[in-house]
Amino acid sequence: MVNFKIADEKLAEKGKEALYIAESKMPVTAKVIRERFEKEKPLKGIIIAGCLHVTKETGNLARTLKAGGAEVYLCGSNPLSTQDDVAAALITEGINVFAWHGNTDEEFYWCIRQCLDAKPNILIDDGADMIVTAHQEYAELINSGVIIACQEETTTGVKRFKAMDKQGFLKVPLFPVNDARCKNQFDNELGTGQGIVSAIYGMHVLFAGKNVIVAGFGHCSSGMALRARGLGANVIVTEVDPIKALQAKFAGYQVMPIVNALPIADIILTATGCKHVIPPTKEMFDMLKEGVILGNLGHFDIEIPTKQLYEYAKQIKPIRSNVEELTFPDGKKVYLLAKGRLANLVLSEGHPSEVMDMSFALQSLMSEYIVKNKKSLKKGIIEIPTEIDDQVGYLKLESMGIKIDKLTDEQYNYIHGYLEGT
Ligand code: RBV
Repeated sequence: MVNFKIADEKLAEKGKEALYIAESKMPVTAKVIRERFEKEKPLKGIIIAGCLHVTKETGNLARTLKAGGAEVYLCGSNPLSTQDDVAAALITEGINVFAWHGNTDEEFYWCIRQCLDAKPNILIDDGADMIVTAHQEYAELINSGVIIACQEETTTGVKRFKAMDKQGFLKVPLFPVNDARCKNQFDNELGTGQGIVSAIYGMHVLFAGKNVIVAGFGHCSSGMALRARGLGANVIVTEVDPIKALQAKFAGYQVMPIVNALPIADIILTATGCKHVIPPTKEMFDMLKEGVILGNLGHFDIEIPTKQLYEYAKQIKPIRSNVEELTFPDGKKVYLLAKGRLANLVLSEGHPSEVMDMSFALQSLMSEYIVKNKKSLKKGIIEIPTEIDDQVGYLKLESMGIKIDKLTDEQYNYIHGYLEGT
């Protein structure tokens, strides 16, 4: 029996088309690993709960985990990112889904609880909400060892777990999949980078000649800056980290404090993982230019101070799907994408399947790794084994028909030795 609560079962056919398109672009997750999982069933008897964006790519991860023998539960990791057609298609394939586009905060946590009620053995989170809820409300699942280990997809989630671990509250073995090279150097840089097109989808705006402020210069935001420059924008980077600020400067961008950037910005895009990147005060809001577009591509809706902007606006007018026009008391109009939530997921379809292939190959192999090593896993953060990261890299190259060199024994000994010098 499939358990679910979704928007509309009738959307299944459309969802199958989306899953099919993603599948053809995810050869590692949806072909190589899936076919092996089908034969070997490494996840037999395991219940996996995923709190992830319910997209056509996540749908293919769920299919692969199921092919490996797992019973899969899915809920959304953001109230606005669920693709309702994909959710409908997945339940026809026996995947349990509790997710629909536009759920309230209360419904969001209800969906998480439905997944935890299934007593999962592995949790795959994106942003830490499910695993934190498990700690707060389902301690028995942790204490009894039902939950063997957990996996985290995104930077913000990993940051929360590191804080939790430091303060002694993390009670499960936690694999920060985001920190694997095959994840953050591709999904974050290329996926979020290309996510700037959400500003184009939203407002059909021309980037060429515009002052685009990119807040942050980490993996996500440096990708965004590069793509915005490629479209002809004058990119200005804001940072708090001196090294990243220098990297931005030497990459050819202007670097300045956000207060200096606000009055000249035509488009402001954030992906810092921190709150109130635009300071939430009337003085700052009044500095914004008429017609500025505000978009966030970080995990939570606190980078652009959405709540305070809504309070300050005398009128909030939805002007098209997931775009609002906010009119300030002096009549100035600014445009907010996706209610300040991940515009790259809400206005477009999420990161492209090609990069999610690598992230979700890692997630698939890590679930297998957890089952294989369940006896020896200790609570706390455990790095992704380099061999698994490399394996995903090799599989991806192979799927693209690319061969690379291998160290000879002589070379291996040279780079691992110290005796050969001048
Ligand atoms: N993300 N998933 C998708 N298409 O399913 N797109 C982006 C998708 C993930 C990405 O890995 C990132 O770390 C996270 O969403 C942010 O919530």
